Amino acid sequence: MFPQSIATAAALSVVLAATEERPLSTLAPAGPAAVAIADVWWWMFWGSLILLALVSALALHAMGRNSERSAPFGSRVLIFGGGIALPLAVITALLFHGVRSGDAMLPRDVGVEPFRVEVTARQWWWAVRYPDVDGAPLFDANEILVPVGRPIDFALESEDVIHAFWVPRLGGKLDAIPGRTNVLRLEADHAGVYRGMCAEFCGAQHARMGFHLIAMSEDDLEQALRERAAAAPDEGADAARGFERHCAGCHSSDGRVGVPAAGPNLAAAALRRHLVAGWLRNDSGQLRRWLEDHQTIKPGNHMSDLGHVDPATLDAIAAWLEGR
Ligand code: HEC
Ligand SMILES: [Cu+2]
Repeated sequence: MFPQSIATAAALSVVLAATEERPLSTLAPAGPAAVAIADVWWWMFWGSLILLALVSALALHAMGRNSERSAPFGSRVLIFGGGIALPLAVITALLFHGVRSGDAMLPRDVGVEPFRVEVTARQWWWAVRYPDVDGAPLFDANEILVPVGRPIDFALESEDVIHAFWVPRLGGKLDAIPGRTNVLRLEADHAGVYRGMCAEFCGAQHARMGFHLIAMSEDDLEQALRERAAAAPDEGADAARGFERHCAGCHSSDGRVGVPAAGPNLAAAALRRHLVAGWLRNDSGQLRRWLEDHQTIKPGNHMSDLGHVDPATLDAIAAWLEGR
């Protein structure tokens, strides 16, 4: 038993060391809700190690004991103390902590105006809507800009199946359920890019349904949202006609226009750090590659095949979207 426990502990410490800097690690918390979760994780980790040592010691003791002699302490103490009182105390403490940290992620009135953003999950990407950017809504996708040090309310919805919104470094996850709006409250303590994932199996490309949360100061946020609101590709261009013909049935190319919503809003696609729900880094050529090969990059995704569109037109549309 001991060699196994030691091996497990060693393997665990390797895993833990490796997760510290990982973008999806709950053990690298960057907001109050995540700190509460990481705390309880560590309490449970050390607590279970101590209990394991205790139970192993008792088991060894029992094996080596001469049955003729009486036990060092009564079996009653063991059964009531170790079997009832100890678990009851541990579970009560965990329940208390769990309810409190869960409650902190509810959109309660805390005297500070939260930043609100609406996120609609779809197979297999995230539509983002900021209700008020200079007096009108702004539509975007797969990348969510938020302020640092202020509560953020994510109003979560789904257009098809149940998904779940999860940013491990900022807190717990919450389901996005068709026909409902669930509000999750999180806060980021530091500026930076936080990775998020869909955390509820939702079909073939569930694993490639990520997103990024970018936390910045209020001033930077205001500026970045304005920049996105202004980022509309030039209407007069030839490529605009190609877009109208081949893409506009599913995509909007204007951040102020939320329909059609079958595909991500592409007005600010060039400004996003990633394309395709966090899957492709938005380096030069990736957008073009996606148009050509999207069923290889993300098999089964709901974008129609563009094989019938001639490559020159696709080139032009890609350049047009990239040049905004
Ligand atoms: C039948 C609807 C449909 C058509 C037509 C369509 N798309 Fe898409 N597109 C989608 C969907 C759905 C996604 C999301 C795929 C995913 O991530 O699962 C997408 C994703 C994209 C993305 C990635 C956006 C991001 O930031 O994640 C780009 C870029 C894109 N499409 C460009 C185009 C262009 C350009 C055309 C026309 C030449 C086009 N699409 C035609 C439905 C469509
Ligand atoms: Cu999913």
